[in-house]
Amino acid sequence: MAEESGVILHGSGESPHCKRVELALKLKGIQYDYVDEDLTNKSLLLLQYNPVHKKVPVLVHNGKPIAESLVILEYIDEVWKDGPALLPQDPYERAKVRFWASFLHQQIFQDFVLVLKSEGQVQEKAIEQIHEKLKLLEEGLETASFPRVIGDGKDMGLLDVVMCSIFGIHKVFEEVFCVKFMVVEKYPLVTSWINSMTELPLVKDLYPSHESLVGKLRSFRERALK
Ligand SMILES: N[C@@H](CCC(=O)N[C@@H](CS)C(=O)NCC(=O)O)C(=O)O
Repeated sequence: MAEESGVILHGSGESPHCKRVELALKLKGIQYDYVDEDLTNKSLLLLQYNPVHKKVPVLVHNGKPIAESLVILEYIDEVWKDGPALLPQDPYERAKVRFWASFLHQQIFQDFVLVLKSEGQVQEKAIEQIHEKLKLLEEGLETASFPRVIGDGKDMGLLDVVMCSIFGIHKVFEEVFCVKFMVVEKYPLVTSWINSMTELPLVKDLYPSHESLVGKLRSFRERALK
């Protein structure tokens, strides 16, 4: 594999940040090589490509590294114009997509991380916060015009991709933590949005089986609690 050319994704396991980049590359039909990083023993290349955060994902395009998943998604959209657009043309609609993507990425995802790494009251509080934020997202969707029922998935945009990377495996999370996030009575729009995406082959193909993910999440949690 020539590191100086083509498209290479440095990712790791089931990392949601990496899955969103994989999904965007697949949506755009971009061929790429994948380097699976061991995050307990990061490659010198990864450290060299992302010296600031030292994290995956890093996308290397023609030898040039791009870090930070949301930055990578926008880069992909700007460089590969042929595939479906990930961001809307209209500046206001684009701003709204960026706003909600950042809300999902910075707010809801961080609460998930807290649920994963905590117990007792701290964990209960984090679960409560996810519900409060899902309510805000539901209200936001009521007035938004970005696509939520996706058909064959070819029209997925940046927000759909980010949503999938966080809630695409919500059933795994729900099983491991015995909680329910996708409550149709409370969040009908969010629930139908995520259900329409998780059934798509494009999204299903990103992950191993439900059972295998449950096992992985349980062992990740055990390590996080040590
Ligand atoms: N803000 C970054 C976060 C990336 C991130 O947290 N990556 C994790 C894997 S999901 C990682 O590389 N962790 C290794 C470490 O923290 O040392 C992004 O959006 O790309």
